[in-house]
Formats: sequence, structure tokens, C-alpha cells
Amino acid sequence: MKLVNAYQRLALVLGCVCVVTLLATSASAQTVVYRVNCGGGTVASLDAGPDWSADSVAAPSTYWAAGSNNTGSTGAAIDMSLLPTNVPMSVIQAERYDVTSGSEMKYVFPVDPGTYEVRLYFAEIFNPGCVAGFRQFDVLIEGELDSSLDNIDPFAEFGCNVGFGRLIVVQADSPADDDAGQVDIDIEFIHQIENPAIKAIEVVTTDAPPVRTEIQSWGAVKGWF
Ligand SMILES: [Ca+2]
Ligand SMILES: [Ca+2]
Ligand SMILES: [Ca+2]
Ligand SMILES: [Ca+2]
Repeated sequence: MKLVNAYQRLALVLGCVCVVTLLATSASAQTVVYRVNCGGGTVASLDAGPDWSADSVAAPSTYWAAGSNNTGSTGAAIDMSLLPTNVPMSVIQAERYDVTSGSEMKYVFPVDPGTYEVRLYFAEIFNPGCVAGFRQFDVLIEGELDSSLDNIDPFAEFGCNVGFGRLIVVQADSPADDDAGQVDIDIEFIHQIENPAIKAIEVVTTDAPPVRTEIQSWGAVKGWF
């Protein structure tokens, strides 16, 4: 009788542990670890997350690791209809870009080992660039090229002054492309035609299941563009 009770108690305890674990998993919130306003100053957050940190010529982001120190901006209104409502328009109105000489543009974000969403924000805001084929670039995440980040042509895809985002889930625990002594997420912008340009970057924790070793899923999975 005592043995049965012990098993019953054990089952009850295990059952509670399982329920608690499932609830904890399904209820876990995503945390914004990094938020960078590429090409501009600090912009106040529109949600409970951190502000969009500065990455201007005078005050480049700590996480900007390579490329020419060039920025651009527009006063024109941006069509924000494709983006989440917590993305400020002013963040999309300023960009960092990289000229062909020297290194390719790169950002490096030190992180704890784990799985993260890398959210990249784009738009064609350079008026002469509002021609299909004017600008094309690739973005490598942890040295890998996802098809959604191959030959990005912002004007050809969405037109002039239209903000859009691409979301990549990456597992940051591979030493292959990490700097000595730290696990990090490397984001590199590779010239194809004219200069690569980026408006903003977010790194966000996620419980998304693994699909591939490094880059694990992409925008269309979660309704990004
Ligand atoms: Ca360069
Ligand atoms: Ca390419
Ligand atoms: Ca890395
Ligand atoms: Ca920006």
C-alpha cells in the first residue's frame, strides 16, 4: 500500500512538473537583446523593449564591426504597412551603407549560447536608387546565405520608401564563425550591385525549433516579408 502511494505521489509530482514545464514553455516571452538604429541616433522604444540604439557616423554602434562609416537618410514618409507597429518610422528613414572599397559591412553581436531571431529592416530610401536593379546585396548570417537574403533588391521587391523586414532564426553556439573567447552572431553585407544598406537590426530570443544547423527559418514562416 505504501509502495502504491509512493508511485501515485511520484506520478502526481511528475505530472505537475510536466504541466509546469509545458506552461513555462508556451508562456515564455521573447526578449529583445539588441536593437540598433543603423545610420541614425537613439530612437525611443514604442514598446516595453529597449530603445533603438545609435549607430551614426559620429557615434557608430559598438556592434558595427567593419565597413565604411557611411550613413544616409530621407525626410520622405516611409510606407510602414508591412512592418510591426512597434517599429518607429524614423528608424527606417536612416541607413548605414558600405562603399565597395575596403571591408564588407559587418555587425557582430555577442550573445549567450542559444537560439535567436535576427530581424533585419530594409527599404530603398535613396531616390536615385528607386530603379530596379540599381542595388543588390546579400546578407550572410553566421557565414551562411539564406535564399531570402540573396540578391536583395529593395526597390524591385517593394518600391521606393517602403519598409520591410526579414527574419532569420539562428542558433548561436557554433565556434565556426565566432571571435575568440565569445559566442556571437555575425551579420555581413556583401556587395552584388551598388552599396548594401541596412536600416535597423534586432536580435531577439526565441524558442523556435531547429530546422537547420545554423540558419533555421526565415521570414515567410512568421509572416515577415
Ligand atoms: Ca566596403
Ligand atoms: Ca547573391
Ligand atoms: Ca558567430
Ligand atoms: Ca536606421
